Parts: sequence; C-alpha cells; structure tokens
Amino acid sequence: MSVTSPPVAIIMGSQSDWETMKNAADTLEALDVDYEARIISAHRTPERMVEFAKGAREEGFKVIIAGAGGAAHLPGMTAALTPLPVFGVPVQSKALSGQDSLLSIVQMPAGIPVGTLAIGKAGAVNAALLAAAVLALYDDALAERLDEWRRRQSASVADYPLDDTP
Ligand code: RP5
Repeated sequence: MSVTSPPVAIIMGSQSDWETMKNAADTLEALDVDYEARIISAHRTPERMVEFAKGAREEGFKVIIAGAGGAAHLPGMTAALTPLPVFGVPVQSKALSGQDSLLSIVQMPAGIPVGTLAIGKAGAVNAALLAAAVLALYDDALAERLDEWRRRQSASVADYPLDDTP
C-alpha cells in the first residue's frame, strides 16, 4: 500500500468551488495537516472521479472532503466507490443559494454515508476540522493542536459586545 499521499484529499467539482473549498485547505494548514486538492467532477470528468475514488485508499488517503454545487453528486458517488470516510460540503449555488447542493448531498439513501456539513465557508471549515478530528484519534500531537485551536478560538471571543459607533 502506498504511503505517498497526504492523509486528506480535498476534491471539488469545479475551479469555481475553490473559493469555498480553500477554507478547508486553510484550516488544515492551520492544523499542520497535509492535504491534496483536486478538481474532479462527477458530471464533466466521471472517469477521473471513478479512478480517484477507487484508488484513494490505496493511494494512502485517509479522509476525503468533497465539495460540489447544484446537482451535487460528487460526494455521494465518491462515497459509493471508496470505503474511506467522505465529508460533503454543499457549495453555495447561484440559482438556489446552495439549497440544491445541500439536499443533493445530505439525502443519501441508507447504506452509503456522506457526512454532510453546512452550506459554504462554514461547511468547508468544519469539514476540515472533522477530518482532523478523525485523524487525531490516532495522532496525539494533532489532537493537542486541535485542542489548542479550540482554546484560541474561545480566547478570541470577547465577553461583551463592542459599540461600533465612533
Ligand atoms: C458543479 O457545478 C460544481 O461543483 C460547481 O459548484 C457547479 C458549477 O460549476 P461551474 O459551472 O462553475 O464550473 O459541478
């Protein structure tokens, strides 16, 4: 089995998804978790999707974050082709503000799970945190970095609201 790939794959249906999915990448970088980002479309590059998903475990990936918008088949189709955990990020679409993406990803029939996150940036950030939490089950140093990330987040929240009027 290859160990050349980083633990996390971030895949997305289009270049236009990167603006959202970069938030997952940035979050993984903040936690010092290696990842690889690829454009893989269930519709436009179906053979690339099959090849990636079927080989992902053997490549050495441990968790897949899949973002897509509109009729967002990528997370579900990928999950159907790999035993690895797949976290789906509904990208905010223009036509339906991501409601279409969310419902396409979240309503998987029983048998093939996709852990579905929130629409847009929050979902991308949380997918990365969830991926890191999975990896941290067997990585104490990463678990400590995650704890520290939460401590810093808590410390950044003010006790009282500021009046923003001058
Ligand atoms: C989906 O179609 C992609 O995930 C993207 O969110 C959406 C629109 O893609 P583009 O037309 O911007 O390439 O497959």
